Amino acid sequence: MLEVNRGRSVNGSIMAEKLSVTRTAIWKNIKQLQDEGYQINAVRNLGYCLEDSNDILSAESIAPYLWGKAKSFQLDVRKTVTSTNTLAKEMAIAGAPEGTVLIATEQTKGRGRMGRSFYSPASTGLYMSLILRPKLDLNDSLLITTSAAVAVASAIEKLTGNLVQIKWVNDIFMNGKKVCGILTEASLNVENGGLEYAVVGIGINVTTNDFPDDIKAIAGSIFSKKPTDQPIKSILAAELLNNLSSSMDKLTDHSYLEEYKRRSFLIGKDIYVLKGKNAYEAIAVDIDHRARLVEEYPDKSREALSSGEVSVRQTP
Ligand code: BT5
Repeated sequence: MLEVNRGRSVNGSIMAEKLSVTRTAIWKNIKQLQDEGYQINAVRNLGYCLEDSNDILSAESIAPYLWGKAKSFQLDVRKTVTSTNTLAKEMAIAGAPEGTVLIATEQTKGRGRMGRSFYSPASTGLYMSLILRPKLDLNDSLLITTSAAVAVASAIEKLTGNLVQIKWVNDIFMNGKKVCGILTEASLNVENGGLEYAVVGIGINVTTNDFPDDIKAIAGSIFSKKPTDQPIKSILAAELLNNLSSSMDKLTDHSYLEEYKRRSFLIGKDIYVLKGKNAYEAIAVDIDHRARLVEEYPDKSREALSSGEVSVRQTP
């Protein structure tokens, strides 16, 4: 009720009546929410008012900003989890349908690719995993990450007004800093060669500004400080889900690859292709129809890379 009436007072007696509880029960629950950090003002004779700026994530705080198919997503919002991807995979295995979304305020074991970790401190980031059951061939699974990257980039750009770029394959950059990482994990259906389920995990630094030393130089946030007048994490979460719901329906029509390419800052750059412990010099020339990075080696031979690492080669 408070979320629906954000910024307006809701009379305690009316809440009590609607919920068939006593006014004392309402008062106690409001107190508990305030203890959890909710900015609720008690105004004498008027009731309780949830402040516009209150930015604690909940299914109710995100719902007003959802539209279209995203409105039917099942949102499960938690405070602290190990990793939303790990839990979402367990949910997918247990049969959770496409459109199940797990969101957390903090992760204690946020994961990146290849066993790396993703720094996920409390309250200043958005950590979310979406379960999909796409009709997609294993060879096309890269399209999930690239489509999600476009969805994330345009959501961040809409909210911040800043240019957002993509570093193949899963890193989102703003002002030269990595502000978001995407981790897609999928399970193969051995019988038909398709995907049983896929979990798209998205971690965004919203207002984090105290990164650990090892990532200080590369990591950044989409806002330098929290915009005070709106529930920015809830709006961002909804914007992501709105974009993801439409882009995930169009995975195989490849149209978003043009936008992916436009936002890719590796194209045209001198790069190192990292394979195991070896680094090879190349130029990134294109993203192909399967979202692979096409690079050209000094002998003019070309290769399409479907996973792995590249880094930009600094010209002396
Ligand atoms: C990623 O991996 O960037 C994918 C991150 C996905 C995180 C989401 S959060 C929700 C869901 N649940 C999870 O457990 N994971 C997903 P990768 O490309 O491997 O990059 C990891 C590297 O990025 C690290 O080795 C650091 O160098 C750097 N890094 C770690 N934390 C970062 C942060 N918060 N911001 C920017 N860079 C970071």
